[in-house]
Amino acid sequence: MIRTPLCELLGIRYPIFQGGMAWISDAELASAVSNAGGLGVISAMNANGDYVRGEISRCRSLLKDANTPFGVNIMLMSPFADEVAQIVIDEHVPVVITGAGMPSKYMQSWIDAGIKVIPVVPSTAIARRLERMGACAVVAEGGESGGHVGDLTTMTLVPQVVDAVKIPVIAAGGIADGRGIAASFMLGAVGVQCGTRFLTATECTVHPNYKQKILDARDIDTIVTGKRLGHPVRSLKNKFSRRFYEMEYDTSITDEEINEFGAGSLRKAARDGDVVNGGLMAGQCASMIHDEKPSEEIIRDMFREAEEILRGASRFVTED
Ligand code: TUI
Repeated sequence: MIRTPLCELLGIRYPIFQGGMAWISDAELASAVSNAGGLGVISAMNANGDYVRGEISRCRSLLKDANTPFGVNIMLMSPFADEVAQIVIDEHVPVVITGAGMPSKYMQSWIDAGIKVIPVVPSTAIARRLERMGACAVVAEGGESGGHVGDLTTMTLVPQVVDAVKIPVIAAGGIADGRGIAASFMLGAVGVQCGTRFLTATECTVHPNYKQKILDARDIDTIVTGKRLGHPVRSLKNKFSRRFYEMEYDTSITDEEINEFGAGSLRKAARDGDVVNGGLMAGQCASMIHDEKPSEEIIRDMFREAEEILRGASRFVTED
């Protein structure tokens, strides 16, 4: 069995978060992961308060034990971020994870409400600022991840954030098996967050075409688009992402035209199953995922593998 201080901090059995993925991380997936002993996370994405309130209530109804912790991921670029920030307080959500921006203006009210706040950070400076504001842990997310990405890799970001703050650090970006968990612990993290790995969970309601694209992905099949717009996003290569990439390098095309081209693309892929014209956000570890299975098995298998690796971790250490 593997236990880290993150298990004590949040009251979870396995130190693993399921990433908050827009259009994907709903009450079904979050409750399955929390029921399996990890921290399931509902994505508030760009949705309004009614949607988020509904998912929180559905998640609670699907939890085997009402006291099982779960989280809500607030995407700070959402036009509904202010509304959702209040809803997590009203609904007594145990854990809030933030992404794609600074949650500064909400921090104190969340802390006062007893919410454990765990921001995703792309750098040491941001990690330090959020520690000062009262974050109880941070997720250090490397650019191997899917969706909105920072500049640094998981391998370089995690140890630097570990050195920069005293609060627990959770590693994210490129982790899809027990080797990634073991490596994260070696880098000083006390937990992991996985998004792409849970895309092919049985309980994940993303369109089956999207799941199949993850299962078929090869190592070099992701691409980062959106750098020109200041919002780099990693997704699988397809007609949509290749065209997006081309448009960015065409100076005769305006930012507005690019934004218009990208609008609604994730929904198209995740809900309608259009894997040609839709955006398939995914991390570089997509090619390491070969099966669809229940969240419980995903978590159990990953930790069993990590435990085996960690038991043998001193095999290259000799006495002289
Ligand atoms: O947020 C994510 N991943 C996401 S959000 C998302 S929705 C979206 N769609 C289109 C364009 C942009 C977003 C899809 N995937 N991961 C967490 C994350 N947070 N990665 C990087 C950051 C981050 C970046 C800057 C956190 C804080 C930050 O602060 C800088 C500042 O000064 O605002």
